[in-house]
Amino acid sequence: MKHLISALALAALSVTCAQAGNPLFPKLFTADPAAIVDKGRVYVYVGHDEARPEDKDYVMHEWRVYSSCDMVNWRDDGVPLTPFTFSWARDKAWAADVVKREVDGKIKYWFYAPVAHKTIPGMSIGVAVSDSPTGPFVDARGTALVTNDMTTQTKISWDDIDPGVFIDDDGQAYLYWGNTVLKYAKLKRNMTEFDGPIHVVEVPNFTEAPYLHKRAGTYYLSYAQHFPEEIAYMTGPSPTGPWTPRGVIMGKNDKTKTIHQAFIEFNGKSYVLYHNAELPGGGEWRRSVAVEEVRYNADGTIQPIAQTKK
Ligand code: FUB
Repeated sequence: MKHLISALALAALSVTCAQAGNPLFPKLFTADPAAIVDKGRVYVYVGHDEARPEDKDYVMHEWRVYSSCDMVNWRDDGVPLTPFTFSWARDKAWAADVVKREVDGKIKYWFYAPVAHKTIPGMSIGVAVSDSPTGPFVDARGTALVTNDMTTQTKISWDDIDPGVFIDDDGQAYLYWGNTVLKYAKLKRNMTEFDGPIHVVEVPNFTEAPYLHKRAGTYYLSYAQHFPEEIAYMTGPSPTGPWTPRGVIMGKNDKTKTIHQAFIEFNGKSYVLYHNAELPGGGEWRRSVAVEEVRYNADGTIQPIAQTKK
């Protein structure tokens, strides 16, 4: 009986696995990938683009998570949370980021989520937490961590979006975010409060999607620039710079003006996840997540990355 149950479980698993290739998740329109590696699996979190062909805006009511042990076969791990996980939020599952960190002796997964606030105009950023990378996540604060009225450096209501969370080797965590203006702040060990002021990084042509990763002692701050967007990056000796601009690593998309990147190292290779709109029927608000291998030069710079369709 036990063997029969295991066989059934394996069969069910293989049904939920899709063969890889770009777009990575062929059954749904997906955007804004975030990724972590945990216990030999890659977890990719995406916003679900639910816009109908006639819609002319983002329709995003949930995040979804997929996982893989080989970057080839992907398991659909469902919906780990929605904007409605936050009682103070109204909608808009925009570009999130996730990190694993032990707090109070327990391993937890921390999900930074930009959402529309019910009572404060514009976009805010909430923090949700779970014991598992696949959720369910619950609101870790009960209120937004960032609201548009806290950080009004621009006149737009969506300048507080696109959180990118990074934990340095010394344990200090940082949150980067922003549209038009790139901001960052240190996070306390509890991951739910800022530790000090919000800073601005002056970046010419910055649009959105700041993302910090570290490799071989170099810090990489990548972001979407211009509109239509392309992925550019800077390098520095610390999570706060000083930053040296390094140019564009991935050019703009044909069918959508946005692009949004996340970098991971997995099984000895480096990857960038991003979105375009190459899934059949795709478009500006019907995007699809894809992946490419990243190659670093000996001096630490990143070789230009071409988008592949397979
Ligand atoms: O998906 C909604 C918004 O579009 C994201 O927050 C931006 O990064 C852009 O991809």
